[in-house]
Amino acid sequence: MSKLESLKRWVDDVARLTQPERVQWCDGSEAENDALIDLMLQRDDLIELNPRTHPNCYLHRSNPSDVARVEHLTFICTQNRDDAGPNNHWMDPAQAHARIDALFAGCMQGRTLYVIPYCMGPIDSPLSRCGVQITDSPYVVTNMRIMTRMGAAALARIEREHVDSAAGGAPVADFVKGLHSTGELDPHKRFIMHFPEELSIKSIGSGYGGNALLGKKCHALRIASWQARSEGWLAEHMLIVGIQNPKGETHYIAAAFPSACGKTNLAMLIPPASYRESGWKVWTVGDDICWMTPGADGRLWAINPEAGFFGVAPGTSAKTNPNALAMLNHDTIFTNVAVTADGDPWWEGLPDGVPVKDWQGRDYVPANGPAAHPNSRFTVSAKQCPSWSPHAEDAQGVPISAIVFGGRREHLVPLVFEARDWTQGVLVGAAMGSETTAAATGAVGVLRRDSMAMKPFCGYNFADYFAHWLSLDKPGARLPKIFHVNWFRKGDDGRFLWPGFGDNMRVLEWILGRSNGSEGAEETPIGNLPRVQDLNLDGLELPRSKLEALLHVDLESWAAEYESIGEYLASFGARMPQKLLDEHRRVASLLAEDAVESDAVGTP
Ligand code: GTP
Ligand code: SPV
Ligand code: MN
Repeated sequence: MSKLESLKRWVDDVARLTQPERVQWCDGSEAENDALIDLMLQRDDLIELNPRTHPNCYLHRSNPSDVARVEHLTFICTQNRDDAGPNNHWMDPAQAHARIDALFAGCMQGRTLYVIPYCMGPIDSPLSRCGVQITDSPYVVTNMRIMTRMGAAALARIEREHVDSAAGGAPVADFVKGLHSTGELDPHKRFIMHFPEELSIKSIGSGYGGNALLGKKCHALRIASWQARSEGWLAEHMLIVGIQNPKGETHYIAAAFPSACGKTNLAMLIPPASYRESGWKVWTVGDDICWMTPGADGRLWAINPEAGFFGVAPGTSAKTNPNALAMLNHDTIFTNVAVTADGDPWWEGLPDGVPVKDWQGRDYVPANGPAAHPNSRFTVSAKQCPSWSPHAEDAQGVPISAIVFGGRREHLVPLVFEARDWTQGVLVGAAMGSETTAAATGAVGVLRRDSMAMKPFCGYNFADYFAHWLSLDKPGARLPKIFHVNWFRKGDDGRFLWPGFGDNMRVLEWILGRSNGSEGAEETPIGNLPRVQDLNLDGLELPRSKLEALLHVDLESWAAEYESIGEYLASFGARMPQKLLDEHRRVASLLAEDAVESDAVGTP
């Protein structure tokens, strides 16, 4: 229990509404976790995996109608509708509370109400923020214990900060309050609601990660992005990776790709043999969320607010992501993967093993679709990652040298290009498009705008968000250069042109080289591209025709793309910053001119 009156009062109020059988304050201890695991094993909420090959690993099979984020049921509830913006679903806060509280009424009868104090970010970092989540799901508690700094230390920080800020005045609720119940797991009684003005979250009807682990998308992105705007920092859907060169210097890159578009993989990349032999190393700082703050030196300093990875299982293999595979053979919770006859976890993309039970626990038959759900996931402590950076928990964060945007684009978008300045970089981020994935319910593979990979996660109006990004460019700022990458361009044969994964290192090297002015490039209206000879292709067997296709900029198609980007920006109306509209017009008119003059550039 806590000595904080306001916290106790909130827990009491919630208990009165939800009527649990008992209330348990979580301390984050191993004993507490063991007891929860035992409870879930008894209830078949968890299945123990092969203890010889996978000690302390468990499988959770979710309700088949509860396997991904639900963007159509996710709301930002602000007094003024325009503050949420056209990029969000909006509901009036009073109406939202009334609707969701009706679902919470009595929903925990016969269940335990768990109180989870947590800290997003290193427990001793001034950049970290705390929250308290209430839930009736033991699965959520065990996942929160891996994904956040959960328990006694977080509660102590909350009590300390709360008392500090309350000195001489009324207590201030400076921690985020999150209320969650799995409810009936009925998609028709499901809502994920955010009240950024109240620093609170209410989520019911789902046990799935992004809907239920409230520290993650709900707090660290939707609520935090709102706070970041008013306080002058950024809360982003980005990985953070450190690249150590043969001289021993490490530079950090933050990269925003939409859900299931390659953040975990890039964050844990193992460079090609030729790079390793000459002394390059890659360090993982974060794989999903990045909080960046301008430091006294004008640079952006970043922390990963999370303590673990909630990663996509399918496609993870010794070939694509050996670091991830190496951390998944002990102390891991798997959700919706398949299992082999030996009780080993299995998913599409693993070269060995034969699935006998699919993600729903049925005998595996190919006619039923993939054995593992396409959005099946693993939850694992970051400390188990072989490439976990020794600086990942530095209280001041790590300095960012380059920001990278990217998405899944079968056509049009080249392997990499560089924005000429911050303003063009913000436009490149705002204009991002990507083909949808299984991380959210709905159609897969449909191209949509996903500005800065934040479409599902920005807690306020995108127009204000772009203005906030632009506002960081001020005297004294030493901002990173901004780039765009695309690992997913396809050739006429329908196959990816670029090998991806470890070979993405070749693109990162060019990016860092550009950031310190040492690599060559060719200027185009959309930004600067490497020529084939500007990339380090040692040991890469890729036909020159593919490389040329990857670096090709078709001006006519890009002119059409910019027309569509213009319509998108216009759809936000009067709040859209003029500076971004002007930048769009500048690039669009360059494209129009050049498209007339020549068919294409970028083909050496
Ligand atoms: P979220 O956790 O949903 O935010 O996703 P993420 O951005 O971390 O995506 P992740 O790294 O888990 O990758 C998702 C899928 O894309 C996996 O199946 C990967 O195997 C695949 N993938 C990742 N990187 C590459 C790449 O460079 N090339 C190709 N072709 N596929 C990739
Ligand atoms: C994503 O969908 O971007 C994820 C998984 O990182 S979840 O936390 O479930 O949103
Ligand atoms: Mn994500």
